[in-house]
Amino acid sequence: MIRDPEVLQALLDTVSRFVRERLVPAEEEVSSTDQIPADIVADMKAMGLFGLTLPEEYGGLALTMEEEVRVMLEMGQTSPAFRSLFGTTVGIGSLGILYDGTPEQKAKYLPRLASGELIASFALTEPEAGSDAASLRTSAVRDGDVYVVNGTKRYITNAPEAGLFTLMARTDASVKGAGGVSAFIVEAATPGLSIGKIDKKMGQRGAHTADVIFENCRVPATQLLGGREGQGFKTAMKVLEKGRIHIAAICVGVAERMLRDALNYAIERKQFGQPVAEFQLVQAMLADSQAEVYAARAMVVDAARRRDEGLDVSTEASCCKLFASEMCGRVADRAVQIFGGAGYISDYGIERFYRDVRLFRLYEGTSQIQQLVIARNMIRAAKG
Ligand code: COS
Repeated sequence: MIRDPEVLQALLDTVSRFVRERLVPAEEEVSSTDQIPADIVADMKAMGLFGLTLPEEYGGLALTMEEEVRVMLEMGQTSPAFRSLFGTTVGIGSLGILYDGTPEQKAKYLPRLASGELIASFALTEPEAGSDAASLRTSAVRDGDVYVVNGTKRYITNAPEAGLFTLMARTDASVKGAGGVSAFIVEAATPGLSIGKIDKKMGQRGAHTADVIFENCRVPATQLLGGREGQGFKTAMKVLEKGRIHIAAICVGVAERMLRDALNYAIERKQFGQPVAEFQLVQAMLADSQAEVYAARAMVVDAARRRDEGLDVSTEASCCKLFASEMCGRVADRAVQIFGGAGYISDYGIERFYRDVRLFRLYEGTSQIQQLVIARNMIRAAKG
C-alpha cells in the first residue's frame, strides 16, 4: 500500500540521490577500513533511515511494507553494509518491541530507536542454535525483580554498535522447545553483558557481527518484552517473517546494481573486435539475469502488498527470501563471469559484491529454512 505517492516519491528521490552521491563513492573506503564514516551515519540519522518503520507517534516515518520495499530497492543499489547499519533497527531489532512491547516499553525505547540515538540488535542465534532457533540455551532465571541471564549469542549483527538488544532466552528450563522462550529488551550497558571481538567475515565489511556474552547479567524484570513469559519465540518468528520481505527487496536492489555494472562493462569491453555485449553467450547471461531480477521484484512487491492488506504472508515472505537471495547469488556469479578476469580483481568492485551477497542465502533464515517453511505451510493448508 502506498499512502501518498508524491510523498513517497520525494523520499525515494532523496534516498536514491544519497546512495548515488554519498554511498557509492564511499564503497571502497568502507570495505578497506571496515567502518562506515561518521558523517554518513549522521546523515542516515538525519534522513530518518533508522525510523522508517516505526509509527509517527514515536518519531518514525511509519512506512507501509510496500513503501519500505520501495526504499530498500533503492538502498540495495550500493554495498549492503550501509543498509545493515540501520537495518536491524528498522527491522528485527526493534519490531519485537513494536509488536509485543508494553506501552511503557514502547514509549521508553521507540523514539530513541527511530532517531538513531539507539541502535537495536536482535540476539537469537547461539553457537548451538541457528536454524533450530527453538533449541536455544541462553537462560533467564527469575530472581526477585530481575532475571539472571547466562549464555552466548553468536553472529549478532551490529552487536558492537548496539545500544539495546532484543534478546531471546529460555525462562522455563522444563519446556525444551519454543514455549520456554521469552524475549527481553536488554540495554547494552547492563552489567554482565559483554561483546566479543568483531568477526572476520567473507564480505560486508563495514557491517559488524560479534558474540554477545551474558554472565550473570541481571536484567530488570520490567525488561521482559510485553511482561509475559513464553512468548519470545513467537515474537521472533513474527519479526523474522517481515524481515524476510525486507531482505528480499535488498537482494533485488543489489542484483540490479550488479547487473547494471556487468551490462556497462560488457558494452565497453571489446574482444574479437567487438563489445562482448554483442556475443550471444554473454547476452544469455544478461537476459537470464534481467528476467530473474524482474520476477523477484514482482514477487517482493506483491508480498508486501498482501502483507499491507493484512493477509497471512508466511509462505510468500519465505518464497521471496528464497527466490530473491538465490537469484542474487546467480546474478553475482554471472556478473563476475561477464567481467571475466577483471571480475576476480578487487579494483572493479564486482568481486566485493560477489562476496557480500553470499550472506543473503544464510542469514535471517537459510534457503533451506525457507523451503521448510513453504513446504510445511503447503502441507498444512492441503490437510485443511
Ligand atoms: N508468526 C507467528 N507465529 C509463528 C510463526 C510466524 N511466522 N512461525 C511460527 N510461529 C509460532 C507457531 O505457531 C508455534 O506456536 P504454537 O506452539 O502456539 O502453535 C511456535 O511459533 C513454534 O513454531 P514451530 O512449531 O513452527 O517451531 P519450530 O521449532 O518447528 O521451528 C522454524 C520453525 C524452523 C521455521 C524456525 O525455527 C525458524 O524460522 N528457524 C530459522 C531461524 C532464523 O531465521 N534464524 C536466523 C537468525 S536470526 S537473524
